Amino acid sequence: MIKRTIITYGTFDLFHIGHLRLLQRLKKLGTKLIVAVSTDEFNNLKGKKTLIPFEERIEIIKNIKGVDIVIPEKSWEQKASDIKKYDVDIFAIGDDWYGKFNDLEEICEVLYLERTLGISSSQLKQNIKKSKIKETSK
Ligand code: C2G
Repeated sequence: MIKRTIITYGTFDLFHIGHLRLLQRLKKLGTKLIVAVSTDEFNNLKGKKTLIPFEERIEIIKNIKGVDIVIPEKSWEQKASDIKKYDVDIFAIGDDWYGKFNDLEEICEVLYLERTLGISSSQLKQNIKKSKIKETSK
């Protein structure tokens, strides 16, 4: 079987079916799947608040079937060196990032996959907040 390494990057806060579907689809594209999980410090840089700390988010990803290697994502700039270091064939990410990483086409294939509709970590947080408000108003 030909070896094909895929890499993807993400926060994976409140791990949900959208994250799982992406990882499952990525694993189907190749033989080795690498996932870089954004650290809490990097999420601050991204201006992204997370509920689940990095240590827990990365432990969940490490235990997802089909994920072979998990690394921390500490900066925007590390992608090219990761791709070279792990001899990556395909960089892939959800199409909410469409076009943002085309510069990587110099060193590997770049794919933007459709997001799973109807779910997101921010949507989940909203739903949790709403259900709390309902409970307290009873
Ligand atoms: N995703 C998806 N469907 C959803 C929600 C998320 O396919 N309903 C995908 C996103 O497109 C992304 C991955 O799941 O490819 C992780 O999503 P986030 O944790 O929101 O990733 P993000 O914070 O956008 O980090 O350097 C890149 C960034 O670190 C990406």
